[in-house]
Amino acid sequence: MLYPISNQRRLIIDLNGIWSFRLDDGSHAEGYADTSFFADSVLMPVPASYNDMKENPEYRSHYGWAYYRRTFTLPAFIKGQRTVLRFDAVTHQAKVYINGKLVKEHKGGFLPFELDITGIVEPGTEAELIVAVDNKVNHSTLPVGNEGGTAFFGSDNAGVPSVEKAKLWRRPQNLPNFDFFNYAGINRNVRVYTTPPSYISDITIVPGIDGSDGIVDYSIDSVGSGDDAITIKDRNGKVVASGRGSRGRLTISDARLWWPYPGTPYLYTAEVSHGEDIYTLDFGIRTVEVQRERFLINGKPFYFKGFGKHEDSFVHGRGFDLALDEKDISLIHWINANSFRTSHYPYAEEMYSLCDREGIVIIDETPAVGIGGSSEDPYKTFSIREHHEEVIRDLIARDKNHPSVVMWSMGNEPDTVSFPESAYEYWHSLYEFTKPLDPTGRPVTFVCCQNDYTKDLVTRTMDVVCINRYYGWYNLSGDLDAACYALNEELDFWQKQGKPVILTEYGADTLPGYHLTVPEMFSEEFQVLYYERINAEFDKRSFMIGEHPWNFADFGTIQGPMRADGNRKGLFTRERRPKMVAHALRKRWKGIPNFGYKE
Ligand code: E8X
Repeated sequence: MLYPISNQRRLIIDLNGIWSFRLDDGSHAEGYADTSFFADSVLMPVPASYNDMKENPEYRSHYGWAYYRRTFTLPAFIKGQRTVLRFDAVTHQAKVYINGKLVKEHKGGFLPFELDITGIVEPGTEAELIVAVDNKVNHSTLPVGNEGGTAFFGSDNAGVPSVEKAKLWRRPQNLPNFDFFNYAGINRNVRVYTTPPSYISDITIVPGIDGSDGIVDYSIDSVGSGDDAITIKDRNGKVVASGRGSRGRLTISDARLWWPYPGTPYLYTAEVSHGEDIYTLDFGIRTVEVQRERFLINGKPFYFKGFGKHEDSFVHGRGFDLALDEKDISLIHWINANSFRTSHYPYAEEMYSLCDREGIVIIDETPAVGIGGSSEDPYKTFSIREHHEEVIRDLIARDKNHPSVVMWSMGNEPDTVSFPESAYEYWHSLYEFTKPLDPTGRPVTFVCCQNDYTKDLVTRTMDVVCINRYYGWYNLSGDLDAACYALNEELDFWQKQGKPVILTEYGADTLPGYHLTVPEMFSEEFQVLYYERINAEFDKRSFMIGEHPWNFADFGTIQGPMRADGNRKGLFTRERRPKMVAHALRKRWKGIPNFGYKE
């Protein structure tokens, strides 16, 4: 799916701004609202999550539908053009009404969807747009919520009203089976864009390297008649290759490759035309390959230095914030990191484009988090498979041309040991489904929760083994000697698997300003010592090809006995201030090159 652009043939009309808003109060059919419903509404910014926007507890505890409304008028001069209404993300489900008519439904809170409104909205005439947004998470959504059970930290102790009974005297609540606040709303940009009647519907670029030359296998998908052509320009605007037809192979002599920062993330621009339509797309010439225990970028063994992140900040919630994204990239450079995982859902498209330009490597993850935590087999009782495949298909369709994306993560911390055969069947078949969807053949993985790795039949079959391990925190708490012992026992197991391994999560909740002479949990000194000790152990293992502390920054969660103002495992505070450990890791990572660290 192409990102909207303005150019000599295409126009963008911005629908961001202040909309009218109301939480559902049960007075309407669920998911339906009409103009009258907004007689008593409040003002709400788009894009943003609605949860932190008002001083009313209902906004954070809301369960179910919320409604947004605005009017807009397309300029009369665009008559004859194709017009498309695009939502970059509405979390988690959306129903779109134009002039009182339901025109689109979409499930999934982190990927774009669009609808052709040519003929539905008359240029020059005002239109009413109502968007119903459902924040419910349950056993049929990704991320997963616990229906009738308990939240991530909840516990139905005897005497505490169970969720079922609680429903008798209060609105039901979301019970997220994941450790991040369930921010909801129109979280990313809303725009109308135009194209000529015959238009380019998709472009696929498959880069390759042949000696000193760059290879570009391209395909142009289009609707309507018109000749296809492609011109490739270098960063100085010089034409370096061109071709005619909807498919073909181009060669760029003495190509400049895309390298992770501090290498040069060189980008070319493809100018594609179909009849009158024109679309320009930046891309990079780089290859990605797993060879035994190595992860190769442009044929060189890459070492991942970075973190799991979140799209999370005070006020915006999970709402798109370009300034914060660029600030985070500045801090990624400052700390001498080179990569991050989009834990635990696809991030805004703009972040991937920034990473293409800034040379930051991305592990791109679906919102499949929370698959487990149930006494029953989730692979038999959760109705998520069809949606999971849809999300993977849409994720790859959206992000396939980004040089910064080097691997797909099908999900985070599913239960793979309570029902090992069922887990193997689900995830191995999903791996087989995913691999062919990416024309450039990127590696595919999923991220494994701390578990009994000897019972886990599926993690070891992934292209790269990605494990979250909290020895010294959630278990052997505070005892770093025991933690290192247990970690080495497990690394002995992975040593035999012949796969590259990334420690995709490890960390310690840390309260900034809490200092001790003798490091103990939650102190800044303990967080520094924790990483020193754990890093020293896997530095001894050549198959460990990456370290991603959890998390880049402190972030919001539901209330719980283990969350003091959210999850505090950040290297930075939620306001992006460095904890002591950020300085320590900056020093460590300055000494670790992007390539050849374990040679
Ligand atoms: C944590 C992280 C959580 O924030 C992340 O979304 C997924 C969790 C650790 C699970 N991984 O709690 O900080 C560790 C379970 C060990 C038994």
